[in-house]
Amino acid sequence: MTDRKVALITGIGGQDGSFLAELLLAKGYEVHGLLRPRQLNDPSLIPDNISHIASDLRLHPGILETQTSIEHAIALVRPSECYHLAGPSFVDATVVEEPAILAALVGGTHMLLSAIKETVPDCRFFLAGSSEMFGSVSAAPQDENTPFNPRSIYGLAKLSAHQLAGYYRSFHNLYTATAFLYNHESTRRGLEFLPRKLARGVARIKSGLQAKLPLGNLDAERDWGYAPEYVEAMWLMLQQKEPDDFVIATGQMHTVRELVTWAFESVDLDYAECVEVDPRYVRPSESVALTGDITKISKALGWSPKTPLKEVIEELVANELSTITRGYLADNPNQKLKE
Ligand code: G4F
Repeated sequence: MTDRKVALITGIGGQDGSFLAELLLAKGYEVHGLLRPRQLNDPSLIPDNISHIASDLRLHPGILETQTSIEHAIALVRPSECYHLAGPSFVDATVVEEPAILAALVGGTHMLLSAIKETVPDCRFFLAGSSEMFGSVSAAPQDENTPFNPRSIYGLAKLSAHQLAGYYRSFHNLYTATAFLYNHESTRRGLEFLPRKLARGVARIKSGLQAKLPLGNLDAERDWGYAPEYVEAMWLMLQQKEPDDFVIATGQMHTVRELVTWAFESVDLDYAECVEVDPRYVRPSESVALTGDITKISKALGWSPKTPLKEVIEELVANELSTITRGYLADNPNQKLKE
């Protein structure tokens, strides 16, 4: 690897991309990111997550479904490290969305890898994989040797992308590394995901803006971590002598109900009076709990999660409350929100 530290991040405007961009800037990298052309043509469409660092970034148009666009971006940037984070990330997709998921996750990964092979074969490539690749597992926790058995098109597409990365590692000698990422959250997470949806709902109920919060299966279990810590693990993965794949998780299981309880308790409300189970949000295929075994990453990279999940959830609720308060007071400078 050369000493020139130039990173290219796909999905730079998302939760992980923005935290990673901040981390790499702080480490002295030249940080490039790909955005949709229309986002670059209109400054108001620069994602909020990176608006505060946009002047320090080098942003380029890039369409992950278009080979020439990706080849052009790789040739222009000539990255020493490429972090491929872009693509759909919501698991509960409809049949209509499936072709787009496959095109973005499988086709996009292939285009990046083939362009890297042709133009910058020393570039190290990180792939954001997912616990959904393990899918319907027979045992918990899962580690790097757990057989894959995806139960969603999303998990299947991520698995194909991972296998492409493995192929380019084995047969074209590229440095590729896949992280099997378990759920990780922050205030920058999309509102369609449970923790942000929950936090927004709690804040709105507390503020008198809505009465009930419709949710899915409260007994579903997940291994939830804190996103800023996960991007540190991503960076560490590309600093190793040999490429390797790692589970990034906390190793701790929690139920949706626990998160719901903490979130409502943080504003002195009883969730039983506010939450209603809505069948639209109940997923059919969630029989086995996904939780990661982080023995390998802890030993090899010295990485471990730090922030307790309860603190993460409380931060999310506090952030939503402050957003509502700021918006309300801007519209009604002489009034107070409901206590
Ligand atoms: O927040 P979620 O939608 O995340 P999900 O489906 O676990 O996926 C996330 O983590 C994966 C890695 O583990 C990533 F691959 C993926 O890209 C994404 O980042 O749902 C979390 C849990 C599920 O068990 C779901 O059934 O919450 C449960 N849940 C219960 N009620 C709900 C709701 N999820 C959502 N989104 N909305 C609900 O009302």
